[in-house]
Amino acid sequence: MGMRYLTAGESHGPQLTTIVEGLPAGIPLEALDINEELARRQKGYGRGRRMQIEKDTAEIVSGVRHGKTLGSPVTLVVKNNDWKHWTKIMGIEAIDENQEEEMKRKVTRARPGHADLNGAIKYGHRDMRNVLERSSARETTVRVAAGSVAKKLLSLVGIELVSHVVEIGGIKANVDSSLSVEELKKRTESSPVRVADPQVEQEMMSAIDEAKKNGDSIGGVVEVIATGMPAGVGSYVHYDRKLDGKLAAAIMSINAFKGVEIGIGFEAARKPGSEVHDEIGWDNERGYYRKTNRLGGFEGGMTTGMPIVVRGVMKPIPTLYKPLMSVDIETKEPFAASVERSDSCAVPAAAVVAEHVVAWELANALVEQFNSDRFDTFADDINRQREYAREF
Ligand code: EPS
Repeated sequence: MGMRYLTAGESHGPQLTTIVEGLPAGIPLEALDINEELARRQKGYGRGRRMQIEKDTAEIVSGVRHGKTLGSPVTLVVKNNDWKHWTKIMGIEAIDENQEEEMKRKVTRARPGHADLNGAIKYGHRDMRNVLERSSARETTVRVAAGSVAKKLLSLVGIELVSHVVEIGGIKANVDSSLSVEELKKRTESSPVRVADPQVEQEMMSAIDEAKKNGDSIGGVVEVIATGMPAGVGSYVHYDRKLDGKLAAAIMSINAFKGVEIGIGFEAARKPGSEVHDEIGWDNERGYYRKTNRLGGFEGGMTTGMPIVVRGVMKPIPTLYKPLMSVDIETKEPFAASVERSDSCAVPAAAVVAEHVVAWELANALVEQFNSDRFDTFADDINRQREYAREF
């Protein structure tokens, strides 16, 4: 059995919740492990005013006792500070449509590119606030919370992750591929746009300023690297257990993501096989290794033991202060789309989200494949796999 998690909560409701199930018992876990990651998600040049209102912290309300997981579901709660301004608009109790205060923020002009219109059609909502409250990227807060537990589990078995921004608004970072994970972490944590190339940092920030000034938004590309995964995790046998496929689905499930690449990705279409595949070597220290890592840590839907490299494309956020034209669903007349408070660029934050959804999939694949009721036997099993693969 693998792990699963559920998230719940509206953007301006009282709280966001996640229930994480299937974790081994005995993982050392404290709120600090989660809160550090939540704080990273809140940062980034180009974020909107909401991030000044919130100081996201998680409360662990089940599944952990005396600092260790119990094997039972772990429930994490993040309260929305903004809720106090929305108690009427987002009230739980029934109202009639004449209650003006409660209906004040009714949305009838769908934003092109957001979930508003299709979500309203799907569930029959005449007030599209019922859609946007849940489709808001605010939900990624608890995805990061769930992922941070997975990330903690991975770090305890020697698997490290780093995420960084490789492109914003068409400006590309030139990142030295020999940088270690530690060095990448150091550089990106101190960068307002989470970029490892100081040459383009300012240019990216100016592009965000420019977009903001024009009431526009810009997107970009993020990359996640994970080191230390043992070889042979995933599957070539089952289409639905191919780990690269799961990573692709996880990245695509992040709000506003429109594409995924693994390793050199789309570039593989333009190169001959001899420049795409990675030659295999063996030495006593590393065991089997690849002389290059163009396939980004995957062959046949399974890990090779090389660093996993996944990139995702985030489109510009669809909420525009200079809105595109849309239609009012009450009158069917053309109107400028609704304007909700938003970010002009959330790519740096999305890198952190991508890191956490990748962490979740990697941890889940390990939990599925190895003995996972107890953390100690889980860790032993993984070390045995590493040793076995080295000598194979
Ligand atoms: C977000 C919180 C949201 C948005 C943003 C992400 O808060 P609010 O709607 O109150 O400003 O800032 O979501 C979007 C831009 C979107 O289009 O979904 C967060 O916590 O990351």
